[in-house]
Amino acid sequence: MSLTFYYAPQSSASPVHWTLEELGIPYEKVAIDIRAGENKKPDFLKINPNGKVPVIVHNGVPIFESAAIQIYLGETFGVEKGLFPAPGPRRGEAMMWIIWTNVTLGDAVMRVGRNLSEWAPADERNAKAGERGKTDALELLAIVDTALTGRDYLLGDQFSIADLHLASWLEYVGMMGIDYSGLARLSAWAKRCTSRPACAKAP
Ligand SMILES: N[C@@H](CCC(=O)N[C@@H](CS)C(=O)NCC(=O)O)C(=O)O
Repeated sequence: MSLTFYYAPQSSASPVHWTLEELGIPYEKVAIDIRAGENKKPDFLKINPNGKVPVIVHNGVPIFESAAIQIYLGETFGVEKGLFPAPGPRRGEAMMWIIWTNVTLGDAVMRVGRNLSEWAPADERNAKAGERGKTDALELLAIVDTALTGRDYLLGDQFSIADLHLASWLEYVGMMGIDYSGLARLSAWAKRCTSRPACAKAP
């Protein structure tokens, strides 16, 4: 078995990094300097023509898109480690939260990033659109807060890759100035997830 993980710290690769550490499977790490443009070099584009991290190459097959990688790792290695549900409705729920994070929450958070953050070109920013993104993100996070009523984790009483995926994104949500501290269940759950030792090994 060979598994190579291409990543950059504090990026969309972080949730995948955390999953690999939770799984405790052997893998090789390759840091890609996206500021220096290593992700646009021909060798990297052969692995991911989108020129983005994360990518894993498992037994010679490249897989990009963090949500797809998380589900793939969960199905392939996570079930026996108790980190991903066996086939059935619970697996559907796990996939639902992972995709929801990237697509639905991700859209609102990216609107904040593109319109309010320093790294976005000043002439492409729209403050109103950024503020709308913040409001939408908080409304979406309130849905998670409600879903956590009476349970420690998204799928019930057991931590899973779905939890770590969303909890990892919350780091970015915080960096974007979206203050979710008023959502008590969500805040306590995020702390519970990020205090796991594997999280600290996955910047
Ligand atoms: N939807 C993709 C997003 C990947 C992505 O945007 N990666 C960023 C880092 S957060 C990247 O590699 N950016 C480098 C670039 O676009 O030049 C995923 O979830 O994997």
